[in-house]
Amino acid sequence: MTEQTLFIVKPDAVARNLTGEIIARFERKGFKLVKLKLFSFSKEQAEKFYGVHKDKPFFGELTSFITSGPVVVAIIEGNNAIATTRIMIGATKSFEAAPGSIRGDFGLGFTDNIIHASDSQESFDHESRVAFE
Ligand code: FUP
Repeated sequence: MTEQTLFIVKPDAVARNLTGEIIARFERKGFKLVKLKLFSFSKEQAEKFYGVHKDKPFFGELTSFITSGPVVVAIIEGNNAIATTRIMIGATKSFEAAPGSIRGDFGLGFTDNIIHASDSQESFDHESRVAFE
């Protein structure tokens, strides 16, 4: 089923000039780019974006990391986009993510884990609204 999802190339990956390589993986997989922009999250926008985590102990670390530098946000479209993209990004802890996944191939961090992707239709609706507002 054709659907859309959102991913964010996080500040660590943008700083390491990995943006093109990461976007290319999704293009080669068969997804179409629908929206793409380079921008920096404001604190307010980051807190809204990650609102689901606001009561977690790592909320401060997470929002300060995502506002630490420019990010690239994309909306892509294709078959089974949400679940397939989650498989492509790999496990949250980059140091445990499988080789072949984006986190597995490019990072070692946990908070600084290269990429974010929506994990449900509900997350996509919320995140795309906040990131493109
Ligand atoms: P994911 O969906 O794989 O990005 O992971 P989660 O929704 O579980 O977590 C959201 C982000 O919070 C992750 F990218 C990493 C970060 N995080 C921490 O920094 N510390 C934690 O203890 C848990 C998550």
